[in-house]
Order: sequence, then C-alpha cells, then structure tokens
Amino acid sequence: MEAPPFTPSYSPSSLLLRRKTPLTVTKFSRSPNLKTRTNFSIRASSSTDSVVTLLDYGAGNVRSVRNAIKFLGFEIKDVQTPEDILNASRLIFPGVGAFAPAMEVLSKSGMGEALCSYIEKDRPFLGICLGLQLLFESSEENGLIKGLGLIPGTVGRFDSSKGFRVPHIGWNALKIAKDSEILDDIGNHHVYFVHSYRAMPSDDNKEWVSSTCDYGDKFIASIRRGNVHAVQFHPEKSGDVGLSILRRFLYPKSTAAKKTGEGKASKLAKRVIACLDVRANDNGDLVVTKGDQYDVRENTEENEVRNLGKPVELAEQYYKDGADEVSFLNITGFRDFPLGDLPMLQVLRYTSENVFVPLTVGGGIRDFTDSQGRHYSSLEVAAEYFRSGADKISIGSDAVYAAEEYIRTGVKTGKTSLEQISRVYGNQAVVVSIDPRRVYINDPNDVQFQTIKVSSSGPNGEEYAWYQCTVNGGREGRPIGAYELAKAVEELGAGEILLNCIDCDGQGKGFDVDLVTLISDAVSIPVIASSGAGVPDHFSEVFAKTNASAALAAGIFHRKEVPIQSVKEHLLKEGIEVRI
Ligand code: 1PR
Repeated sequence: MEAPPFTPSYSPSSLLLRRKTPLTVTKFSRSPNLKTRTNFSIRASSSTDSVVTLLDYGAGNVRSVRNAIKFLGFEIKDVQTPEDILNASRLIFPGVGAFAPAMEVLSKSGMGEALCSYIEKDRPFLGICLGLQLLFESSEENGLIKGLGLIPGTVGRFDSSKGFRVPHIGWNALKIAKDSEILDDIGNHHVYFVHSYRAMPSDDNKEWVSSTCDYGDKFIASIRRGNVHAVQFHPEKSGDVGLSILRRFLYPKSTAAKKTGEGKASKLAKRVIACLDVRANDNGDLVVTKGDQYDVRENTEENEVRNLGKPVELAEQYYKDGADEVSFLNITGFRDFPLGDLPMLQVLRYTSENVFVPLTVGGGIRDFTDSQGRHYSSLEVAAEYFRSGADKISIGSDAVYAAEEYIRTGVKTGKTSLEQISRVYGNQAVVVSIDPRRVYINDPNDVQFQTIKVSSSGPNGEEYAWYQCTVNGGREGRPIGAYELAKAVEELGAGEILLNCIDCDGQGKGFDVDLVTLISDAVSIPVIASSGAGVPDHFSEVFAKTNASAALAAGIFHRKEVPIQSVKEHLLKEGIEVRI
C-alpha cells in the first residue's frame, strides 16, 4: 500500500462560509484561510533535470499522473514540506477529491501559501482538474469555500436543468483562446474530462484563459500565464494527445513542430468502452472470460471457465486500438474478497502503467469481515482499487441493497458504500452496475414497477415488460426494477450507470434499446449501454435511438470479430461524434 505524503484531515467545516455572508472578492486576493505570508525564497534548480515535483495530498488516485510522468522519462519527487514546493524546478498539482478538504490540507500544512508564492514567481506549474479550480477565489462545492484566490472567479456546478448530464464525463473538444504552448499538439482532438464543477470565463479572468469547452455553458478548460498552466481535463487520461500535453509541459523548450492532427472534435463524443470480465479459472489463474447470459462456463464435458485472454495484455491492446475507457469487472467479487484477490490489484497496477485512458473496476465493493475477524469497510476496498490505478469504481449488488433500503425508508443514512465512496471521492468516481433481467407481462398494472411497452412482444405475445434487478452476478432476482434502482442510486450519489442486460449478454443481437431508453430518460447522470453488441450498426442504433452516453462491449472485441476502430469509423460515417 502506498502511503500518501500527507495525511489529510477532512473537516471542511472551518472553511465553510455561510451562504448569506457576502463574499468579498478582491482581484487576485489570497484566501484569508491561508496562514500569514512567510517570506519564502525560491531556489530553483536547473530546469533541464529530469525530476518533477508532485504535490499529492493523499486524497485520491494520482497513480495515473505518476505513471504518465514516469512513462515520459521523468522521476518524481513528492512534496513533503512547503519548502519542497518552493525548491521545485517544475511542479505538477493533480488535485483530487473535493474542494473543501483540499483547501483544508493546503491551508493547515502551509502548502497553499508556498503554492501561491511559487506561482506568483512564475515558476513552471501544471495544475490538473481540482488543481485548476483551487487557484480561483472560491468554489460552491461543499458550500461556499475560499480558494487560493490567484484567479478571479467562483467555481460553480454545471446546471443539469439544461438537459446536460452531470457529471460532465467523457471526451470533449477545446476552443483555444490563446497560445498556450502545452496545447500545441491538440489540433482538433478530444481530451478527457470528469467533473461536476467548473470555472467560467469573465472579463476579470480573461488574461488567464487559454482554452474553453462547451457543455451547456462555456467553461474554462485551461489557463496559462507565463510558466503557469492548469487544465480542467485530465491529460494523463487523454491518450496520446494527453501525453503530448504533459510532454510539452515537461520539455518547455521543445522545438518539436506542432502536430497537425486529423481530429474533428467539436463536442462531447460518444464513448466506446471495452469491458473485461475477470475471474480465476479452475487452475487459479486470473483470466478474461465472457458469458452467454452470464454463464461463463464452456458447454463441454469439462465445463471449464471460458478463457479469452490475459487481462493486462488485452487492456493494453484495447487502449492501442482506441478504446475510450477500459472496464474490469471482477465477476466473482460477490463471493471472494477482492483485497484477498491480490492478482486483481496487480492487474490494475500493471495496466495503469501503460494505459492512459480511464480505468473502471468493479466487483466485491462492500463491507467485509475476513476469517480473522478483521472488518474492512467498502470505503477501504474502494480506496485500495483507487490506489492501484482505478479512476472509477463500479458497485453492483451492494447498490441494489442500498437502493431497496432507501426506497423502503426514504432515508439516506450516509452509511451505504455508494454514499460513502461518492462523498469521499466524488460521484464522478462511482458507477453503479445494473444487472437486470426482462420480465414480460400482459398488463402494466400487474406489477408495482415501471414497465415499458416492448418493441417485440414476449414468447406468449406479452406486450409489456419490466426489468428485474439481480445480485450476485445474476444469480438472485430482487424485488426492485431497473428504473426504480437507477433513480434511487442517482439520489444516493452514483455518478454514472453501467446498464447491462442479462437477456442480451453475449447474444450479439444488439443492445436492449427499450431498456436503455427507459433508464437514460429516467436519470440525469450518464448511462453506459451494455450487453448484446454484435456489429458496428448496433452501436449507431443505440446512440441514435437513446440518450446513452457510451456503449460497452466485450465478446466481439475479445473474439476479434469487430475491431474498435471499425466501430468508431462506422459511428463517424453515421454522423455520431467519437474520439479518433
Ligand atoms: O455485485 O458489486 O460484486 O459486482 C459484480 C460485477 O460483475 C457486476 O458489475 C456484474 O455486472 C458483473 N458480473 C457478475 N457476474 C457476471 C457474469 O457474466 N457471470 N458480468 C458479470 C457482467 C456483463 C457485462 C458484459 C456485457 C457485454 N458482465 O459487463 O461485459 O454484457 O458483453 P457482450 O458485449 O459480450 O454482450 P458486485
């Protein structure tokens, strides 16, 4: 387990401003929460050295940033004291977690003050995501909280009432506002965003803004002033384009000519996700498997677990082939304890060294007591997944129990795995994976759940259906519908829904468009359509007919029947924006 350089103390209350208190905004003023200014002197070392100083306050996964820096040939020096910031020759600040706890840590440790001095002296700096937002005067996340106050403006939440799904997750286009050097290679390519809060351009901060992005509002995608850069998106998760942004920051005097990309990015792209269902086979080896309607055993006498390849190799292949995301589902996690399943954590660690798009991992995220009586909370399980390289975790069975309880009592206890993980890591880091099975009925009044009129009638001519949620990998049906579950988990803090369908899984006959329509119209968080892809047309169909934000497939990629690039080319031809 990697020890974080700092131990964050999450008690944001001291930073919380009462909403009614007017916020006195002074141009370029510092946050009053920062300690009194010490006169720091900066001893910059040679900018040609190969060391990058990293400000990691231990609140989340910065493994991907570390991996990207190492991939580009640099060593990392972790900030331990404010002086380490002041002595950095180049500093990267990948802010993670929520605004208030981050400010709390920066303020109490003296890091915030050092950061301001460093930036004011125009030293090479790159802030990422929250590392951009913290430079502003304040944020509305966690109440109204003062930021470092270097850039005028308040960071606010996206407005989902405009029909845009929040969090803003996925690959979006930038509008370059001024020469920003590090964005020189971006051309018309997409970069990866994942956030619910954003800063807006204004007359007061226009000198800082180097690019914007449209998502309901025009928000600030990057800032640049002299040697100071910050980006709202994640270069470490933006594939080759992202790596070249980091490279230009790390080698500022690079004379590399601008790359003229053939990208045509103009808006949020529909994502194509490769999914790897992983489990140990009967010899104990971790393999990528694939079921037919969730049955992953071969139809042979030996009845062995279907083996479609090695997880790390396949994930790397899909990254190279252009997958916008890779998901690992530890499909026996409901009965095996994932922290005992160290190979799965190793898979994540190795994969994240070479795969620079988002990684989601699911399976077994719940409270667990081991044979020695040691209790592990779901938060600890998730933390280990994040530390090992996951960007998002996906909860299946435990989210079903949480939703049932919430619907029954109407009370959010704050204690479910879903609520706890999304509170600490943000809802953009929490996916709920739904495993529903279609149940045909003759009359919608026969059940208490949301029903649909099906586009093809059932085996006995039934015209309606509801979708029953299951747990434990489809083994047990529960008294809750997919519609009810989706709405409940959105309220409990899910940031995205992975919508499987047991009936369609592995059948290659297309996504269940009825189900995807039902769920993607019911919630305002992104929905990933899953199960049933057989040909590229199935992807264009689900995007044309539903509000899905992404489509996921497994079997056709594992069996090399359809390359990811063919899916993307087909979508482009059909006028559906994708990342290329
Ligand atoms: O309940 O929190 O431990 O999570 C278990 C996770 O494992 C859930 O996300 C659940 O969906 C998954 N899972 C459990 N058993 C199976 C199984 O197949 N026996 N896999 C399973 C689910 C479904 C998809 C699949 C698509 C696309 N796999 O993710 O990849 O259906 O397949 P296709 O393109 O070949 O049709 P918990």
